[in-house]
Amino acid sequence: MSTHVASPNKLPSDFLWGFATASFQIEGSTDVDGRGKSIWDDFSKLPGKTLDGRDGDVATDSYQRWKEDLDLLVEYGVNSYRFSIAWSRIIPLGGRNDPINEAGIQFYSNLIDALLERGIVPFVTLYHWDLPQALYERYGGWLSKEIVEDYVHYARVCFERFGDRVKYWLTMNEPWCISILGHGRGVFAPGRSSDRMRSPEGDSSTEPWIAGHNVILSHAYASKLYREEFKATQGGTIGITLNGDWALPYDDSPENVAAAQHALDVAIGWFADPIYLGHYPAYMKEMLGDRLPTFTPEELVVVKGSSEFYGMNTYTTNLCKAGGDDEFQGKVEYTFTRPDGSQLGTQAHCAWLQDYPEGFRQLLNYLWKRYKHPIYVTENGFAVKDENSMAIEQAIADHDRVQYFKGNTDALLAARNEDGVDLRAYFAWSLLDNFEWADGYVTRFGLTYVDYDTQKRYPKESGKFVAQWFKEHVPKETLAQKEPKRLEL
Ligand code: PNW
Repeated sequence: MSTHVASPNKLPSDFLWGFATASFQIEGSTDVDGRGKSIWDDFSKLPGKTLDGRDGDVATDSYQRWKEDLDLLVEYGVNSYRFSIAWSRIIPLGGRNDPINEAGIQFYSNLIDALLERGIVPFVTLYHWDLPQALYERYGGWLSKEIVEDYVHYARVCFERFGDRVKYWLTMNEPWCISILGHGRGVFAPGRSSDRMRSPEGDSSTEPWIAGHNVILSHAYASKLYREEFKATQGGTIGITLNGDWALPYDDSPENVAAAQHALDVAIGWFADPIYLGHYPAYMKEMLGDRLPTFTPEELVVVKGSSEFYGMNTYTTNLCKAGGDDEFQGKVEYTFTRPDGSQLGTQAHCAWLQDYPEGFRQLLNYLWKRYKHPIYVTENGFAVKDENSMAIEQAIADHDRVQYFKGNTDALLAARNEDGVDLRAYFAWSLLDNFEWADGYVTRFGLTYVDYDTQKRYPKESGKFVAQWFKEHVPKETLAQKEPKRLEL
């Protein structure tokens, strides 16, 4: 039972809530104002890489329509907005000796100012997958340790230019996806894989683990920089956001109980254990042997404790069966079908997602107990089946998505107020339908519908539901909310 809550049915007035987006998924205008290419520019144009063969050149046109997007945020009444900065708009060629692009800085600077003017707290991701293409060409991007210094330099520029106004920093979005989907399965940029039908180069047995290792180091050194040189004067907080879904044993056999833990070790522990506990999970060392890179003692000092909070992206729950040889999920098979043949929850448009709010609550408890850091839920969302083939009026009546958010907001409240989990933020994915990576525009995660012919935005029932729910559960602060707050940490 928690002791720090006045009303069991409310969240505190400084609880941050809103919607999340990512630069490449919404901005478009990929060759405007000096932006350099990112690895997603070319990758999304290769035949067969996206479901509908479409790319991110226009997306939701938010580089042009950002004021309209802000109107939407105001309409929903959010107190925070999570977005990401495109590295290649800030430093088009990406590297520490490459020129800085003032036009790119101006864009985000204007966005940040406009958010603050509206009383909306900017929650900023430094890296949401759009690596400058030049760095991939120079040394293989995340596969080389070279990237650590380049990333830290990029982070420094952002702290220097935006840190007077940005108090919440996320270094990386979802290292598991960067490593496994980009360098193991090859379904995301840069598309590396051992499967020669899919990729001309790559080694799925080693590269994902190397990429992940360099992501951790880059995060850790950027965090060190912030805390040593900026935090005292700017007063913000910095952390990483990890994806990870709850894992339930398929049945109560010992091997499946172990399998559920193995799934968590690889999906979450791979990153969270070194960052919060100071070592890779034993199971990963056992599974990978010397294919798992090691940290030097000096690096480990920097890695351990490098995230001031737990940034959590979560979507679903998997039933776990021991077996198979898929190292990317810890040699565990995932299913949504219970032993009795029933389904865990409502199926989303994408195969990997079913609605299961109990799992959300259990995962929150697991992360809080294991890592003992305040949790910011930085993504949570649902893609309605076949939404893309519906008429707009039908799509905006998104019943399954409303159900999903009903379940998960109740779970959030229970986890905080009944279980005592230190929860401080919740962002629904996503403000808008947008470029859903390998799914192109086929899969829609928006709480606002986007008509891609006109770029007109239509709030969905789910968007209205989430707005109403938080309005009822987060008491409005009056004056303080308008000022970017100095954090007591
Ligand atoms: C996250 N999976 O990606 C990303 O942070 C978002 O950019 C994305 O749009 C959103 O979730 C919805 O997909 C994921 O295969 C991509 O388990 C794939 C998986 C999970 C998360």
